[in-house]
Amino acid sequence: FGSTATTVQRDPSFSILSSDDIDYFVEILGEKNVFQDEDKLSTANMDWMRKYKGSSKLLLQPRCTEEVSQILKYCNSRRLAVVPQGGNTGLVGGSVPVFDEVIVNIGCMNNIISFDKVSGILVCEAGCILENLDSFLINQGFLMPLDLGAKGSCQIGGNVSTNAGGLRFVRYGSLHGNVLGIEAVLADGSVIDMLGTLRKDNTGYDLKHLFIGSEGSLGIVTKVSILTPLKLSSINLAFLACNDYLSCQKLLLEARRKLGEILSAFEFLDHESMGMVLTHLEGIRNPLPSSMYNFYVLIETTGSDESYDKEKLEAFLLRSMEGGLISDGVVAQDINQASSFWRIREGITEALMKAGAVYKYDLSLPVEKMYNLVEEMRLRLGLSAKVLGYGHLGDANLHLNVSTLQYDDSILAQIEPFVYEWTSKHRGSISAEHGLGLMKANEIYYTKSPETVRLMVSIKKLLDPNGILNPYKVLPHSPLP
Ligand code: FAD
Ligand code: 2HG
Ligand code: ZN
Repeated sequence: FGSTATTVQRDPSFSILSSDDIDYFVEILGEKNVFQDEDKLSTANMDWMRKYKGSSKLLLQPRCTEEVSQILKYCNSRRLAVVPQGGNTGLVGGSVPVFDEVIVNIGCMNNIISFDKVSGILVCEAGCILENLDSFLINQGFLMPLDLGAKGSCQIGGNVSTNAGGLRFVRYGSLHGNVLGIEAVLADGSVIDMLGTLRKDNTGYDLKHLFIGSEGSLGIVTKVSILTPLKLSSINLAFLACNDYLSCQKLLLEARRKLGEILSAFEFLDHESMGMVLTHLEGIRNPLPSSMYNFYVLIETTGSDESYDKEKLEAFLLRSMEGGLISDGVVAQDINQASSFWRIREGITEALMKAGAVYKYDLSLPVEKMYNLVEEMRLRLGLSAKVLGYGHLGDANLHLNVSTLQYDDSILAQIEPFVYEWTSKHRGSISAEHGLGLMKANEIYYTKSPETVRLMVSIKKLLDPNGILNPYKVLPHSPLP
């Protein structure tokens, strides 16, 4: 388990669930949406990695904003702690209870409310699954501005609440830019309608941004309005090999320079990550099998002119080959081949789960320094662990993962706080895109100043004075310095 999970204590100011509470919830939601059975609860109490486990006795599934509002109003008056849950794919222990918090899962709120084909603005309920939204949009000639390996389960409300990044970030940017509006329910049950559909609106503080990335600690997001880009017709994907990390960096610079406006993804994985996927996932083939290279890079282009885009990509690849930046490479010939390439990159997280225990770090670091950390970590851990480096190189976001057969405190002590100190020393972020959750709530000071954290605590107190929303997560448990 992560170091934080073992040290946090239940806040005694929270009430213990009573049978009267259950009666109230049944009254407002109906019996079908109030779950106390072991099966359903054991799934909802455990996170995707099976690393964080709570002991909630109650799962609620509201069907509309009004029900969410009634639930929170009641929980606030009774001082019942709540954990908002979406698809439960989060990787920092934020989406499951730590103790007996009531789980509020909004998966039943999954309607598309409107889509404007001229502006590309989608308005939907927060429980919509990302992949379903993407499929809906593709039929309309558009697509979601974000894409992640968890798309089949994660919900747009969860994405917004974690400010998820993913594979299209390099092209379409952050949800802070794409989300145009939000409806959220505060801890006291008040519904805040910020569900605008305007690109520009400078009427005072733009409060929706507080909810983007606040991991369920300030309110429950119930509706989202999001700007979606057109799906362009010409997509190409190259799977490339580089011999060293310096070549990956130079390739990134060249891709920015030469592919410019059509570049839509730039991802990398190292030799160990490739090995992990080949060993633990079925039906995966290395597209460049003749030799195991040190690094692999996926470059995707998306544009509107098939022959122009192809020509551009081919010229870029040829020059990069001639210049020695690329050692080998292949361009996907059809959609199936492209998805088999993506499967390698997106499958690393799943392969790591199959390999045993995993210690996950999601870091923003200067691209030039990033891989030094992976190498230093390998030296520290020697043969006791596999150290993988991969991620969104185009966004300077490293996923450093340490894989061992079992969890072991002595391994954890060799990784932390070293990894956080290293990141802080290089002025990076200890959470590029996954959030702080329970895992890193106490580590926030490695990236944020005490003054900033103090302001965050004041905002939390203002919006959730009883602290019922996702307690023990995001903000530090230890006293402020
Ligand atoms: P959950 O896991 O259920 O919740 C995450 C957090 O948001 C919790 O703190 C929860 O309390 C809160 N929350 C959920 N819904 C709401 C709501 N409606 N209102 C308020 N709070 C809410 N992340 C990336 O950024 N980029 C990636 O590329 C990426 N790839 C992934 C690949 C895999 C295979 C997996 C398993 C995870 C990946 N993730 C990635 C992490 C995760 O999928 C994202 O953080 C995702 O956005 C979480 O959505 P969810 O619906 O599963 O939320
Ligand atoms: C990805 O980019 C996800 O694949 C998951 O953010 C990263 O498992 C991880 O560490
Ligand atoms: Zn990622």
